[in-house]
Amino acid sequence: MSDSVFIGVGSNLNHPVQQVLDAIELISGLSELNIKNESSLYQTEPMGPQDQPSYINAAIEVNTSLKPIELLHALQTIETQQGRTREGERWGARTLDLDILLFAEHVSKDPLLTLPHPGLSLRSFVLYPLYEIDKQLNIPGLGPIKQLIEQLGEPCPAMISSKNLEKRSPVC
Ligand code: A4P
Ligand code: MG
Repeated sequence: MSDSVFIGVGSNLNHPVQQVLDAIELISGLSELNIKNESSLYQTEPMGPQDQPSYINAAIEVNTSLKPIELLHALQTIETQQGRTREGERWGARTLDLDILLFAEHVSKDPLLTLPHPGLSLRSFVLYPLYEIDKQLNIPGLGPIKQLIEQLGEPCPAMISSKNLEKRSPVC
């Protein structure tokens, strides 16, 4: 179990909180992977079309010996298991979205797997959960997480569950 990897979890359809919790459970059951940290759950305004429900977002940190592409395929299988379909408009509503936000120090512009995730620095629903998990996180090619949050200048989304928070310094 070597590489430290951060995964973004999002849902805004069919009981989003449960979708996110179920996805984390399924990820924890993958072989060659251990969950190290889970953020709180955040309720976030939709990015993209506005005529869709708000999202539940979270981030998790895992250790894995899977290769990046193997992890992507495993996460896509979980998306499909949880009813994810890929028709419809870009950035439209979905039961589950699993994005690889960071994979150790990997940097790649390959559209099949771009690392770090291309939207990372522009999304408060990604930056705040990451910051909650690791305040010292340095994003390859982009810089310290705290600096990215300051540059984006968006408020912290509403935190709706905070199971590990007592062990951490405040996020928002
Ligand atoms: N892909 C490339 N890099 C990655 C990566 N680092 N992680 C490729 C995961 N996938 C990556 O993804 C399209 C393709 O991206 C994949 O086939 C993979 O090879 P997809 O999951 O099929 O489609 P998508 O998720 O709709 O596309 P996209 O453009 O990646 O959307 P995002 O960026 O995932 O955004 N609003 C809020 N508040 N919260 C959200 O979580 N999410 C979205 C979707 C829209 N609005 C949101 C949220
Ligand atoms: Mg996605």
